Amino acid sequence: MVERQSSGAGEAGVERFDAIIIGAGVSGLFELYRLREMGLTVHVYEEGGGVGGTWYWNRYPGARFDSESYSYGYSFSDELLREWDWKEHFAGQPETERYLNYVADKFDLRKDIQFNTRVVSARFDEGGNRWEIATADGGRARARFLIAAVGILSAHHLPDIPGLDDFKGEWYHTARWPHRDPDLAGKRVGVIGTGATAVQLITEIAPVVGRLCVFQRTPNYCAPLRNGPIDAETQRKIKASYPEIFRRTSETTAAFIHDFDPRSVFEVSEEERIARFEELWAQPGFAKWLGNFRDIMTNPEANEIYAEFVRNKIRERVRDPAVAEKLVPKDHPFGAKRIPLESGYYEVFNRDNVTLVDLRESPIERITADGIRTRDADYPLDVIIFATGFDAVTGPLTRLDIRGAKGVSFREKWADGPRTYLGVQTAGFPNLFILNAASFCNMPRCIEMLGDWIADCIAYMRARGYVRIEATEEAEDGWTRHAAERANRSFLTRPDVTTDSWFVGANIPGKKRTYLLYANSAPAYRRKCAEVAANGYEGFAFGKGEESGSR
Ligand code: NA7
Repeated sequence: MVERQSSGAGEAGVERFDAIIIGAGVSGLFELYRLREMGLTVHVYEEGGGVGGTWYWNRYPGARFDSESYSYGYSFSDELLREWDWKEHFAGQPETERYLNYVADKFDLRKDIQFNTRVVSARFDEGGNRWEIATADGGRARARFLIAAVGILSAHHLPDIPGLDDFKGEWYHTARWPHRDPDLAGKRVGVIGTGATAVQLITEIAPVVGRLCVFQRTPNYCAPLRNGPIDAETQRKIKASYPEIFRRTSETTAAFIHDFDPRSVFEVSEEERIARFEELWAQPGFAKWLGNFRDIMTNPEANEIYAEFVRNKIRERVRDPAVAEKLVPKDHPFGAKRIPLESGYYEVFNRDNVTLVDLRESPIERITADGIRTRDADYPLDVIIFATGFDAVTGPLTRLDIRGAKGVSFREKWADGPRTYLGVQTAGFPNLFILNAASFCNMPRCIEMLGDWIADCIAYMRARGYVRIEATEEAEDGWTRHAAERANRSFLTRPDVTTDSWFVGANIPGKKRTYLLYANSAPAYRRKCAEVAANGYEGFAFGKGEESGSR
């Protein structure tokens, strides 16, 4: 294995590594650690000025886990698990960013991360079986393997609303929140969006701002987070039960500590059903979603029973019945969109300084110099905050100019939706691994699984002198068909049931509508990945090159 170096004549300034990772978020940090442990030279390019990815960029007021903190942290190091004390059951962004910095320092990861450096393009060199990347500041580097650890929710979406350039006030997107918090005290603030991000933000800023206008297109089923500090005794218990926590998250449907009740809502009496709903509602986190009767997610009638329970919970909390009805979702089943977790969101709409603007009744026409104009009114504003989400799953890759063996880009190849094998590779892009949580998953759990899988695959190649791996067209076709079949037959992901959301790319104008995640459980996905590896990575074609080294 050769050290990091500049290459020879004709390629002055081109650095060479065994692996290049794009992104120093939760997945990039993990993979850097994993590959370096194997003795590879690894270099990470990170656009941000620090580690954290999602937790670096999304530093808006109120940003917080919806996963229990202790189920979100890395599981790979017992020492780390012993050392790190989560302060809250659902950590806020500052704590999570501190945690990821602690991890970076503890494992000395920073020395291989180049911050403030955006990768702008990547080309596969057929002859050398290597990737060459270029950065915005003119840097170039080559590596045998390219790991796209770019996240699924990193390409933020700024809707094309006419007039933004005319606006005289300040404006921000939650996913590019400034490091120096804007001073919102006493100001007239408009928030566009009511997804998981907006729900956290709105709750946090409502008491601070002068006036708050919430521009809502679609109401969501928001459920109480029920966060709290972790006391010393609970901390001790959590640490003692880490093996149990991670065993559980390896078995549950979405790798959270919660899992569905195998019973049907129709198996129990109405009294028992409501008692169970109430019990779940009183619990923290996603218990009231992912711990519910299983058929809520599979049967429209069961779903509607619970949806109505949640609607009534919303109605109980909002004093003005007309405002309450606007906040109650009626156009999609419970769970068809991500359930935002909240800590006082609905009470915000009882405040005198808050106005809910229903964009279904009166759409935004334009942004003016002084604020936002809807069909029926002008809302004067000092600050506009876009909590308008992301070009999810595919956006982080299609927005980069990555070209595979035949010069084809992700944008071209995925014009009709993502085509992958196992979510981890796409035919025509040899030696490029996509490190994403492909299914609906408590992210770090699926990332550690897939990151291990990629590292093991590279070890397998090195042991056999392979310098090239590529998903075959057949394997990709088979997986893409299988993923579509799963999405088409499951109640909440079926095209006739899914509502507009990032899950299907409907939030991005012109994006082909297709279910973007793998509609299967995390354990089923893990089993499939393990099976492929055990069968000699079936579905992948390997190639040997002239050199035996991995780069
Ligand atoms: P989401 O869930 O995609 O929410 C974006 C919100 O912005 C949603 O309420 C949208 O309304 C709204 N939106 C988007 N474009 C517009 C326009 N043009 N006009 C008005 N309103 C608009 O993003 P989040 O950041 O909240 O959450 C993303 C994920 O991050 C979340 O699922 C968690 O996993 C963490 P719509 O619903 O499309 O009508």
